[in-house]
Parts: sequence; structure tokens; C-alpha cells
Amino acid sequence: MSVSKRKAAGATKLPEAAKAKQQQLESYTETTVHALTTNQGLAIPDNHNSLRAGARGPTLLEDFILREKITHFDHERIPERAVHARGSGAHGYFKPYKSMAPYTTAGFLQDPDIETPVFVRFSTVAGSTGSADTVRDVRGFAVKFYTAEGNYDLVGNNIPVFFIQDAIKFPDLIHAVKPEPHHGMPQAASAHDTFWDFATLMPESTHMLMWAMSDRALPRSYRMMEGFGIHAFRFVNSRGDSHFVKFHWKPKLGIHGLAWDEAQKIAGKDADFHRRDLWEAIESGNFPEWELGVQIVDAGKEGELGFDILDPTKLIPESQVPVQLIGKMVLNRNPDNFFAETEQVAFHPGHLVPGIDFSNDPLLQGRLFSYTDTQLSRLGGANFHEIPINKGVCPFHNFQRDGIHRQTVNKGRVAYEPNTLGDGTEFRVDGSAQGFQSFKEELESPKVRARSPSFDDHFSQATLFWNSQSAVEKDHIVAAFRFELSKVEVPEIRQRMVDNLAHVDQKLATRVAAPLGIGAPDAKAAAGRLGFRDYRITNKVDEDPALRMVGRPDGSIKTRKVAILVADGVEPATIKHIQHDLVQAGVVCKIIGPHLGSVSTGSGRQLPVDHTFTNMPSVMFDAVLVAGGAQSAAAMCAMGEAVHFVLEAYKHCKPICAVNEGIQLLASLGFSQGKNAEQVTQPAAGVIVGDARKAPEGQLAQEFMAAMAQHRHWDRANVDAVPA
Ligand code: HDE
Repeated sequence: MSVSKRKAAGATKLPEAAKAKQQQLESYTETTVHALTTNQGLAIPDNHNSLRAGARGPTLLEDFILREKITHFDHERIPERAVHARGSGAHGYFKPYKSMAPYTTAGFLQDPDIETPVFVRFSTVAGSTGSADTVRDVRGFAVKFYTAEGNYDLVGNNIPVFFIQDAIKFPDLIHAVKPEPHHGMPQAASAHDTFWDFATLMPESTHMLMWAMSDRALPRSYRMMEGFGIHAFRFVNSRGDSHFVKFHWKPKLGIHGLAWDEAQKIAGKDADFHRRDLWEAIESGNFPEWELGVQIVDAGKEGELGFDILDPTKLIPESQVPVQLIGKMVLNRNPDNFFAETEQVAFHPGHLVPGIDFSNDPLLQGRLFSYTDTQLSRLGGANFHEIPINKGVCPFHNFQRDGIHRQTVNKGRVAYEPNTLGDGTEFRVDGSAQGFQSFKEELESPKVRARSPSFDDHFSQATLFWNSQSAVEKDHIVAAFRFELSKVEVPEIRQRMVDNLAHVDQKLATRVAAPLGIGAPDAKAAAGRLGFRDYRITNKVDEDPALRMVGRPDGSIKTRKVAILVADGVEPATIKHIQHDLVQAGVVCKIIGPHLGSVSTGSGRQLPVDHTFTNMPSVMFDAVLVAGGAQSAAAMCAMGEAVHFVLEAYKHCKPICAVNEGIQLLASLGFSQGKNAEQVTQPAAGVIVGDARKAPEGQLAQEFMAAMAQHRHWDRANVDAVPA
């Protein structure tokens, strides 16, 4: 298809487009078969015995069936991604809310009826493929739009700024953050001495360090985190006018984090926590949704922002340039095969469509080289675009030929252009105004290996981020810095970090330094070091509510998980209505008991148990409901696992609802002020107690759900005193 015809197709409606990718993938899908063949189709008579010289003799080299099977197995692994190795993906679709024609010609942003299939991969950055999901790390958020004009990839992260300003520092950054090369530790976490050594010598990383030490780096779920394109891109409209654009993904379920202690425990209890959460939500029909947002800045007006829009260590505060929501993405289908789809998907920030272009952000410019290059070794050659998950839904045609694992069978003698031998007329791609057009930016400048002085400010936005946090989020940031730096063995590195932090906020630096066995933060020492630029921009806003997670309008409690604690003698009537209301609100309730099977109720019936206190500990849940029943409550109070369950949920600031005799479980922990509902006056924030037999119907459930809607009660009293 010619470029102009393809362009026209982009403007037409494709109502079944989301299915087009699925059908394309299905044409490659193999369903289970009950007869086995070799790769050449030869029927295999026996898949249990190799060919031997006698039943007890040596295996024969002749056994080509054995050799083929073992050879294929030996080559099943491909190199993991150098970064973002561990990830999970899902299919879905994107629909714009309105035409973005005033800003861009991108076909998939023209018409609210155009549904574009997408494949999304979320990832951690530092860990290997088999590492844990919940480690403190940045998360990748990469979206491939299969548009009618070609694939468009928005390859972003869940943090809107980056550690470095120039791509040439990327290998240094990654070498510093990955396991130390001599002993390969730590796995699944950012390195200690090497990472902080590098980061403290690169003050430009300070802003992102603030984000990485915040709860943004501990998402409760992929479904509950924002995504950011980070760099400024360009929208280009049909008149050739350009606007700078920054991309955002806003989750419909709100933005929520885990407690640090919880995240570490989950890494051991269920390393697949985020992967499982995404998979289960989609399997159960609770399709995660994000809105696509854009911040648009007129080209020529970027100077008014107060910082350089090309600097990827800077964000545009939303209170300065509001985010316009322009469409919605829904993830509604799990992959059929992890390797074929999630592992082989190849993203690239240079996969563009007409109407979207790059800016001169030097980090982005370097990425444009890296992503194709890395696929050559990861996916084994130049034809990775032919792998089903990477194939566009629009036709492609060019004269690139051959190479390892070529799939396309190109007919005819013509593999060059211009030509007349193709179909008898002259074929020439003549540079006319069709197809992708780069924005015609005027450039006249000397060739220099230098950074713009407008990139010199490294602290102002770190201060803005700090000032924008709630008190508890500040506490979490301080605790995270203390924890990470306490792992650093070389005291000078710890000292350098707090010296740098003194340029963000003196109080922050002093608090971080306190338990680290080093001197007081010394801003002057930091300013005297190489690489430090004594230059500060003036933030146009003092704080920006969009930078904090706490206290923002929440999503629903749909798909949140509640553990209902029971033991023999439980009175199901005490939880029946609450459970009913929770389920009505889309909450997932699980009965947790001392053993699998069932527990006997007070009236001698059997209540089925889903999980035990140990196989599904409190860190797997968002909230806890302790059932009534005198015998059940007494049994749980005597059971270390049950006591620990509630203790830990309390420490992680989760909503807890205890009814009737179940309150004893709280009382035995010393959190409530009495052993029954009448005696309890004012339990801690997010702890609800009551008499389910007497309370007006629905009241306890409403209170519990309101507490759950706040996600966590971070300001809960006595949390640090809890020995869990
Ligand atoms: Fe990447 N990055 N990156 N990166 N990146 C890769 O490409 C690279 C950067 C991001 O789920 C690699 O296919 C360089 C910023 C995501 O498959 C590699 C630089 C942002 C993913 C690579 C950056 C990202 C990658 C490894 C500095 C946020 C996972 C495997 C110039 C905007 C995509 C691969 C997936 C993956 C290079 C910086 C996001 C090596 C050189 C900034 C989400 O090519």
C-alpha cells in the first residue's frame, strides 16, 4: 500500500480494530494437540524413551527425535533485557475522547470512534527476569499502539523525571545500579555503594532520587500507578505547526503505594505480586483503565516555563500547565503466551506516527539509537518486527531483505528503488509531502560536546517535590533515604548524599543524616564538589498537589482484597451483611482460617476456608475483617499466626474491622480500649469496631468501606511500637 493510501486509511473508522490485532495473533496460535510430531511434522511414536542399543544399552546418536528435542530446549532462553528485564504485559485498546486535530495529525487521535489495539508491558528496572515485583524501583510503563498508520510506542516510566540528562551517562548509571560486578549482589534491588557513589557525584539525579525514595517506587498495583512519557515530544498538526507535549497516564483506580516493610515481605511471600494482581484483575473482568493526559506548550512559549523543557530531570508542574485528558486505555485481555508476547515485545521510542515527533532532549535522542540496537541481540536479528506481537496491523512494504529468521516471502526480482521492473512503470519515492514528516526545525549551531547551561539547576524541582508532600509522605521519604543509605558501607558516600540533600531542604537532610553515623549535612561541601552547579531556577509554584499520593481524590475500592479471619466457633451472622456489602462493591473477600477445608460455626455448620493464616498472610490483603464468635475469638487470640496477622495489618496502616467477640483480637494487642464494643470508645484511625448484631444494617460495612477508600491510614498512632 502506498504511503498516501495508508494515510487515508488512518483517517477512516476501524470499529473492529481492537480485534484485528487479536485475530492476527490468533493466526499464529497453536491449540493443544494430542499427537506429537517433530518440527518437520514427523509423527513421534514414543515420547518417553530414547533410541538405545538394547533396553539397557547406550543411547544412539542416530536418535534425531531426541536430538531435535534437546537442541531446541538448549536454545529456549534469549538474553534478558539489559534493563526492565522483569515485566508483565496485557492487551487492550485505546480510544480518544475527542479529535486532537488542532494539535496533531496522528490518525489514532482524530476520532472518538477509532479504537486502537494496544499491548502494554509494565516492568521493574534493576532486577533480572526472576526477581521480585515489589522491590523499591522505578516501574516501566510501555505502550504499543497498533495504529492504522504504523505502530506508535509510548515507552515511559511511573516517575516523570529521569536520573540523568544525557544518554551518554546511561551505561554508567545502569552499571552503578545493577548488582556489583565482583559478587553479583544485591539482586532485585538497586546496588548500595556503587549506586549511591554514582548518584551523589551526579547531582542532576537528586530530583529523581526524591521520587525513587517516595512511595511511588512501591506501587500497590500496576493498575494503581501513573505513567509518564518523561521527555517533551512534539505534536505537529496539518499546517505543520508544532506544540511541545508531555504525556501522562492517569489510573482510574487512584495512585496507591505499599508500606516499605510490607513490600519487602511480599517479595518473599509472593514475588509475582504485581504480575498476579494484573492477571487476576483482567481474568475476573475488572479491566484496568488509564486516561491519557497531555500537557501542551506552544512552541516558542517554552521559555516561559522557567526551566528548560528539554531537560528530562524536570517536570512541568500540573498547576502550571494543566493536564488535559484526551482518551482512555482499557486492558482487557491477558496474553496467551508469556514468552511469545510479553518477552518478545520490542518497544522503541522511535516508533512514531505522523503528527508526533521528537524534541531535542539529549536523553531521548540517545534512546532512539538504543532500542533497535538492543533488539538485535535480544531477539536475534534484524527481523524482530516480523514477530507476531511486534507486527503492525497496517501493511508494510520496503526493500529491506533477508536476515536471520526472515518470515516474509518477497516475490519478484526487484529489491531496490527507483525501479521500472516491478510492474512496468517507474516507481520512485520522491520526497513529496506524503508519509512521516519530521518537524522542520531551524537549526544553526556549532558542533559542541557540551551541556546547555539551562540544564544546570539540579535542586529546585527536588525542593518543589519535597514541599508538595504530605507529612506522612515526608516521613516515608526520610525513612527510605535512611534505609538505603544505611546499606552503604563507605561513610563518605553517605555524607555526600546528605550534603546534596541540604540543597533540597535542610530539615530533610538533617533528618536523613541523624541515624547514619556521619556528620551534619554540609551544603557548602556539596557546592564545592566537581559536577555541582551553583545555579537555581525559581519555581513558578511553591507546591503542586499532583506530586503527592496521599489526600488525592480516590478511585473505587473495587478489586481490593479483604481477609476475613475465622476459627472454629465463628458466628457467620456477625460478618454476613458486611461481607455481602463488600462483595456488592466489587471487593474480593477471602475466608482465612487456621487450616484448609472448613471451620465449624457456633451452630455446628461448616464454613469453607479459602486460605490459612500462613499461606496467605496479611501482606496479601488491603484490609482485615475479624469475625465474631466467643470460641473463634478465643482460639485466634491464642494463635500466634492470627495475632500476627492483625498486628502486621495494623503496622501497615490497613483498615481493620472487628466485630463482636472478634474485638478481643484487637484488645489483646492493646490497640482498642476494651474487650467488647461497649467498652471501646476511640480506636485508632481506620480501625472500626462494632456489634454487628445490634448496629443498624449497613452501618459497619459503610464505615469499613469508607476506611478502605482512604487506602491506608498512614497517620495511625503507635505504628512504630508494633513489633511486626
Ligand atoms: Fe529505556 N531501555 N533507556 N528508558 N526503557 C530499554 O530496550 C535506554 C529510559 C524504558 O517493556 C532497553 O528493549 C537508554 C527512559 C522502558 O520492553 C534499552 C536510555 C525511560 C523499557 C533501553 C533509557 C525508559 C526500557 C532494554 C537513556 C522512560 C522497557 C530492553 C538514553 C521514559 C520496555 C529494550 C519493555 C527498555 C535503553 C532511558 C523506559 C537497553 C539508552 C528515560 C519502559 O534499549
